[in-house]
Amino acid sequence: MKQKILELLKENKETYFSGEALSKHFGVSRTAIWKVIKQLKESGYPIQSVNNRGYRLLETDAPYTEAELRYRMKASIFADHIFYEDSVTSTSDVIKGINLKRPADAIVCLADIQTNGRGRLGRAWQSPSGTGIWMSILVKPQIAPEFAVQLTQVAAVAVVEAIREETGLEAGIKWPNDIIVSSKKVCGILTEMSAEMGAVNYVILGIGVNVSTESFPNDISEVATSLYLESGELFSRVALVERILRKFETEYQMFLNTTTLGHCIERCKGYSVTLGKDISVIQPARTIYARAVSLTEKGELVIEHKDGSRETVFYGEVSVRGMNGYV
Ligand code: BTX
Repeated sequence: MKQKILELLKENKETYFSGEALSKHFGVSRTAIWKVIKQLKESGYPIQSVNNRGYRLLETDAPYTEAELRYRMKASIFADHIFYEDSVTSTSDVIKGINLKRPADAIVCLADIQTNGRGRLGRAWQSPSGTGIWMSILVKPQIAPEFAVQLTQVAAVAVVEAIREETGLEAGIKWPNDIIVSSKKVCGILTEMSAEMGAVNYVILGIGVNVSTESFPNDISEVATSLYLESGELFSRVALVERILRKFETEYQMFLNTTTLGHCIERCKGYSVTLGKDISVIQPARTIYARAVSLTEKGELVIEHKDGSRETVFYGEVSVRGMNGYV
């Protein structure tokens, strides 16, 4: 039976089979199934068990290559505009050159390693080889520049849902650009834009996800985590990228219809680890201490001051009280 269960999982990689379905299929008890799965895990098969879903064999052996990604995304806005390099300075820089040589409405650039990965305000983003997704998405929405900031939330909702579905981890959004698991940063999003008066040329969404990182340098070990550290499991980068891009495409098309986040703001609120918390918002001219109470349909943060008055902020460095920062 062990061999048969393994064959079934192998032939249907990434598909969940509940303990109940397997026990019916093989005519044995759920405990017997559980024992076989345990043995298979002990022999090294990357089988994941997720509550309410069941077991699945992870596709950790899928090649992380341009050809594989183009094949998987051929029926999408990205299609043959996906580019993969082994090593780059920053995917968000390289994608600008690609856009000059091979312009398209939607482009993706990925790399195995970034030698000069960037966060916001010139901060460094650790992007070592083999352990993460370092990816930039370039899009050309026909919108006024002031609407473009909302695309950070479009990307955030796509990443958070992709992580939840792929890994079963309870990822959340720390407004505006961090994806958090267990209060630590598993992903950062960097949004940059080229615009003229009244019109966007392009927006670049740089997405960095720590997938199989086992340890981080001392200076970020308190704030950073990876999908592996949180789950003890290794996930396929190619499957995660595919899911992020599919989700992004759907959310992006809906965003273009209204240029608001009306279609996803309730989900953003649901995933938010910021709302309901006492926070500090650091802006160049001031630091505000207040309570985060809501998000607007444009993705701005609504905060409430001690005197009960409310204010809407649309940028800034947020620290959540007790979450690796403001305490
Ligand atoms: P951020 O400014 O919000 O966060 C940067 C901060 O996060 C750093 O100062 C450091 O404390 C911490 N940090 C650095 N590396 C990591 C890491 N690997 N995991 C967790 N925390 C880290 C966040 O900026 C936006 C990051 C975007 C990264 C993508 S990767 C693809 C694209 N190319 C590129 O150069 N940047 C983007």
